[in-house]
Amino acid sequence: MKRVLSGIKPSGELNIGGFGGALNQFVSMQHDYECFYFIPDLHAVTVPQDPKELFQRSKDIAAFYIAAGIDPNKATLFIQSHVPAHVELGWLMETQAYFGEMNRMTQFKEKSNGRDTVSSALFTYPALMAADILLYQATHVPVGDDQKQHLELTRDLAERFNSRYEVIFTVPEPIIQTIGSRIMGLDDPSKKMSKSNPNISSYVLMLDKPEDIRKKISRAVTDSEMTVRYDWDNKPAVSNLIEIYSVFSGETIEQIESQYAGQGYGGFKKNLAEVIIEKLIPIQQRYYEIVDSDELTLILKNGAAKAAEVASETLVKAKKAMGFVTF
Ligand code: AQP
Repeated sequence: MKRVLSGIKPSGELNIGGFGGALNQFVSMQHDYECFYFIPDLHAVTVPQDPKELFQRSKDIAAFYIAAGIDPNKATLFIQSHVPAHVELGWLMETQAYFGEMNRMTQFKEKSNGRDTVSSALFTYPALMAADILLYQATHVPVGDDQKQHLELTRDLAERFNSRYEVIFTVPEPIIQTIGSRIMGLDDPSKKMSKSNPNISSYVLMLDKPEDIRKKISRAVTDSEMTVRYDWDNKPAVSNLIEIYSVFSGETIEQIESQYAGQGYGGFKKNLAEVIIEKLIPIQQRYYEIVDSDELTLILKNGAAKAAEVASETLVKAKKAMGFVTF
């Protein structure tokens, strides 16, 4: 059985970048894979988090998983910190990772750039990410553009461990999504749409109201050419909007280009906002129903129990292979 592990960090309010690059894909993958979807709260704290916000965002991500259409009877949903094996294997993975290879991770360079104080966990977190994946013997991991390097490290660590000790870990393959793998900021198409961007016009939040979505899309940067054409090299801002349109409408890039051929950006942007709103409204309704419910608590408790069973089996095997005394 093909198995997938993935998650969305509760490091801010979820926006349509995380939806296009992850959540939307999670929903469709549950039909073809055995899925483990988690909430990587331990990753969120690699940068400072307000405790109240971390608490709320973690529940939010869980609620969005359900609201977007993930079936908890099919996929296992859990919070990372509820399964202690992650931290334990994370440490063991740190012992396998070389300082030099961790030092080459471009995301650390980007995320630490300009900060006065940087936690050492931000530097070592790719080892924890490797543990997340390897604990579940995931055969496949969906990766957005910025996570490719970390998955490569996971594969290297799995292979290194397997050849140094004993073959314990499945070496995971990436699933590279073509459309939606890198949704850029509405204010600047050279920067990924990110939860932690302080500019609220750079993203559409999953919980934004229709009037705010219309406003943000109408103000999104474009260019002076006035043709709806998909061409990342010459028209990145418009290509980004076309890609968002495609994610939310399910239409292909070609269909969108031909639908708006010979028209300016006005009608295109207006319809884009409506396409987003149409998709988000039922998700928002379900989110509000479930976010503070006992149903969600139960889903996460059951998910953690199931995840812990799978994870501890792998952890024990890895520890035995390394020579730890286990009973
Ligand atoms: N803008 C995006 N376009 C495409 N994919 C995206 N993802 C996130 N933003 C975009 C993908 O979603 C998955 C979960 O990401 P994450 O939330 O765990 O981490 P992140 O990529 O660091 O997200 P942010 O929004 O940029 O958060 P901050 O600002 O807190 O670091 C990943 O597969 C990611 O690629």
